[in-house]
Amino acid sequence: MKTSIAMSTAMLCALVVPAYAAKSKPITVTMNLVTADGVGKSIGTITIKEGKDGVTLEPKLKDLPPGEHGFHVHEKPSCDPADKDGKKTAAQAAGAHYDPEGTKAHKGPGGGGHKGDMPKLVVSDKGEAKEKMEVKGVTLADFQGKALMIHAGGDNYSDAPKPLGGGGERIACGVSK
Ligand SMILES: [Cu+2]
Ligand SMILES: [Zn+2]
Repeated sequence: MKTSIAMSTAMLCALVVPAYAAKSKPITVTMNLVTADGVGKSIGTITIKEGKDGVTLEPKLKDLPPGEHGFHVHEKPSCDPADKDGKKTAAQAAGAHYDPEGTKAHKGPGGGGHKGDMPKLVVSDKGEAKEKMEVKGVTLADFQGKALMIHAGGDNYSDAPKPLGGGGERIACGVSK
């Protein structure tokens, strides 16, 4: 009897441990302020952890303007300025919202549009963002080789009345490797 319990425990471990170990390692992205002149100082990190049916984002950010900010995965791994309508623009090299299915629609997290649409980032009166965010329907692989972007304004997850939720300028960015 004892032997068989020991055996089944060993077999259970053999099944459970490799599955757990196969879980991808968290990614920590350093976020920096960005302007048309380039990448500025670091304001902290966002750690991305793989969950059961999505990911958890753990921001540890400071020195941001209080309030809600549009927050997305952009398609290219760069936070450099680039030309937009003939004008040098902050973090423009990161390109558009990550949209692997080519939906061309800004619909918010899990909305069936851009896969890079994340929950709004909430910044406290002290300028800090520390609230964990759960995002379903994405994996760690969706974040690799991309940029995380924080915008000056909020996000209504619609292309009306303004394109891309009206988040406006790109104020902070980090490359996710
Ligand atoms: Cu964005
Ligand atoms: Zn979008």
